[in-house]
Amino acid sequence: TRRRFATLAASTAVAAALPLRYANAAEFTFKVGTNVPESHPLNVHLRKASEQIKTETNGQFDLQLFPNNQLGADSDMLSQLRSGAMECFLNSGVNVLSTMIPVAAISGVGFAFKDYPTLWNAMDGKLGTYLRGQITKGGLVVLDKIWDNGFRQTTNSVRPIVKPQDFNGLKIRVPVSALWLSLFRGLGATPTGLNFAEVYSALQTHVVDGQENPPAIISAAKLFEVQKYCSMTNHMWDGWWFLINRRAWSQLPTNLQDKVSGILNTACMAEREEVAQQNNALRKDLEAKGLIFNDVDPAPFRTALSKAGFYTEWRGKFGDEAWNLLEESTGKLS
Ligand code: X2X
Repeated sequence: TRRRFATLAASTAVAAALPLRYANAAEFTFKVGTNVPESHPLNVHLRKASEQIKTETNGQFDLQLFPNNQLGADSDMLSQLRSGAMECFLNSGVNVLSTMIPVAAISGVGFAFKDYPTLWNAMDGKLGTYLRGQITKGGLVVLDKIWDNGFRQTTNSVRPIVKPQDFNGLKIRVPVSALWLSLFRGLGATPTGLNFAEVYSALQTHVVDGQENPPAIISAAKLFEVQKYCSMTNHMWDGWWFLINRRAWSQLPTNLQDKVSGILNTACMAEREEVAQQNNALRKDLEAKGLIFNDVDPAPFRTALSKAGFYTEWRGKFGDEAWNLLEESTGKLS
């Protein structure tokens, strides 16, 4: 929200006499919402960036963080972002954003990225540029760097997932997303689309048997309290785009846009490091909390997906241009 300059001269004179660091209310206040708990590195680094922005803009820009679905679940936050009720929202292109921009889900194709170098090469390279172009065409502003969520693992309360058949009959929560549902149907599970805000209680009440997320989320959201097994399926990678309401962003002078986006993109690089580190290191910690881990050979899972027609179906849906960009990084998938 923009404040008028009418009282600028007067308030500057007053501010000079005050001991407070930022005597003037911010000229721009943007709300930013996320779907994971406060302690997750996504929020830790957004909070740091928000402090840095306040300092470096002398209090002109105030980025207020609302973690853990405080402003609503993902579906609500996306509506609020579009209406301008909130200015910023971090969402995966594979999550509810894909209901608005279907091709954004392409980064979630099963078993596409074998490691981080392959992944960042795509998302910081041509594929990412293409996807941001599509998101921009859809009417949103999106920052250059995508924030890391991580490679996803499968937890459940029934049995370890060792081979594809172990998915049979298992009720797995996935985000509200056609690609995610298709992926888990292809693997033989019975997926249900739910916002992350509902996951803990859905697991606790056995509405679903399991869910899939990286260790950093399993830990931050305490999913180990309501799950028994964690199988290292590495079935896909996921991250969050920093999305901004276009009207709100266009109110900022260009130099302020550059300052804010620069600080956020730099914070994103630090977040990526910490997420990767946590996703590696947390296994021991989660084992100590009672979660039983097993490693998984991805080959038969990928074959099951192929046989189910997953790659052919999604190549057709995303179109050759996007698919070829994906395969430029990953190698042949379909
Ligand atoms: O909803 C999820 O599972 C989460 C938090 O990983 C995403 O945002 C995709």
